[in-house]
Amino acid sequence: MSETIILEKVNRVAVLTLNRPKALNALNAELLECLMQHVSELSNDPDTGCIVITGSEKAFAAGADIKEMSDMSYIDMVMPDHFGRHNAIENCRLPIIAAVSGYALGGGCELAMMCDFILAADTAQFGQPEITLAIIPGIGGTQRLTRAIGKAKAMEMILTGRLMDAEEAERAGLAARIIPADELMAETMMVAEKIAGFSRPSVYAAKESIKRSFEVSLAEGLHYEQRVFYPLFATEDQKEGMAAFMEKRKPKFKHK
Ligand code: DAK
Repeated sequence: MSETIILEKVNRVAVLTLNRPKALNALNAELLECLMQHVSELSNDPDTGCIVITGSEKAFAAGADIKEMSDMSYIDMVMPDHFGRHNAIENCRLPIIAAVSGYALGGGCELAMMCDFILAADTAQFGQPEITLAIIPGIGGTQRLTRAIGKAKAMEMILTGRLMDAEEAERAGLAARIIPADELMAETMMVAEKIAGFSRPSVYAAKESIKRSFEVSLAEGLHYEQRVFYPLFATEDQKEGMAAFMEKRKPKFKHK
């Protein structure tokens, strides 16, 4: 049986490739379980500094597996710990980049939005077409899409099921950048390697602080930022980073 998730490690970057290409990487229970398991493990791996989640050329993921879900009852849906599973991504301390080529629809778009940022191939198409199936987004689409692109666009996309191309997604703030499809992985790896090369405590602090801004008032967020800023001066890496700058050399971070 083929693996639904392929894990590859390149230096300090872990790449998780969704691997159900014939079903456009539809997210079935097995794939999700496997993805979340990998993310939980990588989150605590000292040799990994950044995670990339990607799919195939045609699809990042075309949504939750409709064939698997179609006959499910309310109890079938509500009893498993779906939310806890997805929290492996939400709770991961390492940065996670979604490298999106082709379709990122429904749960696929939600998965991309759970990641810390999206690098989109020029072929990427984003959408929350759940309304066409008489359901709604259920793993964050109504919340994260609205925060990313604003109420008007989120309402229009979710209520009509319309897809958004890469250019519109970048303009609207959903994707960080557009990259030609044939360069997507090479460019994503460069970005991921760069992040993975920085001092891990400062990467954690930056990610946590930005995520906090979604949860709290500006005053509380600024206070939180200060609380995570000062302890960085207790790290060896801060001394090394600043010494390297003054000595005009590359820093050698030890992640402590
Ligand atoms: N599920 C299962 N199979 C899918 C699929 C999906 N979401 N998307 C595509 N496939 C399969 C197709 O059935 C087809 O399989 P075969 O017929 O060859 O066996 C194969 O992938 C190729 O697809 P197409 O032949 O349709 O390819 P096209 O290029 O013509 O069209 C398309 C590509 C992406 C436009 C089309 O496949 C499509 O519209 N797909 C469905 C997109 C969609 O509606 N996505 C939203 C799914 S609902 C939950 C929270 C959230 C959710 C679930 C649970 N809980 C809290 C528990 C999320 C729900 C969703 O995401």
